[in-house]
Amino acid sequence: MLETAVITGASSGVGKSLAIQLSDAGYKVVLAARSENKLNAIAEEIQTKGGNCLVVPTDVSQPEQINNLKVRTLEYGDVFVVINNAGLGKFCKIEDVTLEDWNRQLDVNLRASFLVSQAFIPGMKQREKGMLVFMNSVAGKKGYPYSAAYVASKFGMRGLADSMREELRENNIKVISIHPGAVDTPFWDETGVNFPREEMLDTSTLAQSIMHAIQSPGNFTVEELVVRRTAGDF
Ligand code: NJP
Repeated sequence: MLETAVITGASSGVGKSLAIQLSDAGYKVVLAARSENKLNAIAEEIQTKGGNCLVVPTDVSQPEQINNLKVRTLEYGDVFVVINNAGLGKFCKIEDVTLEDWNRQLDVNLRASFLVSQAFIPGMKQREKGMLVFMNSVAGKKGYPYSAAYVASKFGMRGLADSMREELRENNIKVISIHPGAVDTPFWDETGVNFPREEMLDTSTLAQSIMHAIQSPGNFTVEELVVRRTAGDF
C-alpha cells in the first residue's frame, strides 16, 4: 500500500515542488492550500504522470478547516509524512507591525503547524511510524531586523518541533526542521524586499535536499537541515 504525505501550502513555491517530488517518489499526496485552481493544476500534472493525489482546499488559519483536512485525508490514506509548509512573511519596522499581521503570521506559520501535526499523530503512533517536517527558516535560528512577527513565529516553530521530537522518539516518529535561506518563490512578491531573485535558492534543488532528508533510512533522522546559498545571507 502506498504511503500518504500531506503538504500544506502545496499551491506554490517549495510546497509545490515537494508535492511533485513526493509523488514522483511514490507517495500518495494530499495537497492543501487556499488556492483551489492552483492545487487542481498541480493535481493534473501529478495525475498525468500516473501519480495519486487528493486536493483539499484549506485555509490553515481556520482550525475547523484543518479538521476538514484531517477527516478528508484519513478517508484517503494512512499518513506517513506531514509537511508543515504553509507560511508567509510581512517585513516592516516593529512599530508598524499591526495586530492583524502579527496574528496572521503566528496563526499560519506556528499555530497551524501545531494543529496539522496534532491531527495526524494518533495514526502515526498506532502504526509506530511517521514523520513531521517543518518548513522553518534561517529566521528560526537567528533574529533578523524588520521581521519580528516572522522571526517569532519561526522560533516558535523550532521550539514546537524540538519538543515534539523529544516526545515522539519512543513512537518512532521522526521530526525534521528545514531552515533555508532566501528561496526564489512568490513569498517575496509583495514584501517590498528587493533581493535579486536569480541569486536565491531554487525550489526544485531545495526540495531535492528535503527529499534526501525524508528518505533517510531506518533509524536515521536528519533532525535539522540548514540550507543557504554559498555566499550567505543577503
Ligand atoms: O512561499 P509561497 P514559499 N492557508 O508564497 C500557502 C518558508 N520559507 O514556498 O493559500 C493555507 O510560494 C500558500 O497557498 P495559498 C516560508 O516561511 C521561505 O517560499 O494558495 N495555505 C502557498 O502555497 C513558508 O513557510 C523562504 O495562497 C496558506 C504557500 O503557503 C514556506 O517556506 C525562506 C495560507 C506559500 O508559498 C513556503 O514558502 C525561508 C493559509 N492561510 C523559509 N497562507 C523564501 N521563499 O525565501 C499561505 O527561510 N499559504
